[in-house]
Amino acid sequence: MRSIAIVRGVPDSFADALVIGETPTIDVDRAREQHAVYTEFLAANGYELTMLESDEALPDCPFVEDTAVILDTVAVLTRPGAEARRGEVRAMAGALEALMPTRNITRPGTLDGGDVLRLGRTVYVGLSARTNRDGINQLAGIAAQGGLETVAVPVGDVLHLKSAVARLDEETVLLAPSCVDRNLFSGYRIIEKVPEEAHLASVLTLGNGSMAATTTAPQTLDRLRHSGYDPVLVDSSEFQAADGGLTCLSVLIDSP
Ligand code: CIR
Repeated sequence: MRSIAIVRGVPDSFADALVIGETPTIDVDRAREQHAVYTEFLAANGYELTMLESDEALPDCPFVEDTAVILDTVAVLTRPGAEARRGEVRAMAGALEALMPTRNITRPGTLDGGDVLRLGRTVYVGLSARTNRDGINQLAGIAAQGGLETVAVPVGDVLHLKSAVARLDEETVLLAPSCVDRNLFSGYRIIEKVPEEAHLASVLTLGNGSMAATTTAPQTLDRLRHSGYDPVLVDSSEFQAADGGLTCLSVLIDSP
């Protein structure tokens, strides 16, 4: 099987996407242009793209990451913490059921894929405003069947775990200490985000090691470059305005 990336188009209603803080002005046309650059980055790195149709009734639907978690050979369909986003799972279910066995997170569990960070044989799951204990326990049960360990990580001052901690490679993470306890990741080499860029620095590392980084965090980018990384710059300002990082726009199924 080739590596597959599932993405979803940007509806006009994306201007009304959920946000934690003050309502931003989102330029939907610009978001579409940025989305196209993002999908080109995936295609250039060998991913076959599955583009789900956007849905005007689901303003946050481009943030597909929150609707599914791939655990090697099984796909877990989530139950997003924001009720307004639960309808997004249906289209993802349709795409994934054609590819692999699926499992579901069920009530009262809530889980957003943005809270799930896979590092080696460990699945770190953010205990956040969107993901609750029951959701983590359900995911841990499914992960254990595949021989994976699950570690819950309290997350503060940010929407999802993956906005606070990102995988750079098998040994290294990019981490915002103001959002998670860095001691939980003491087994990894940690590159810290520059504090004032904690909410802006976002990276996406692909299965082949290629990396994309946001353009909005130049000081953290310098740190990455000094540490030997050479990310492709991807402008995702309109998605960041809606609290989304770079990982959130795709569900990646890497070929074994
Ligand atoms: C939300 O509030 O759910 C969306 N506006 C942002 C979701 C971003 N998801 C992610 O980073 N995984």
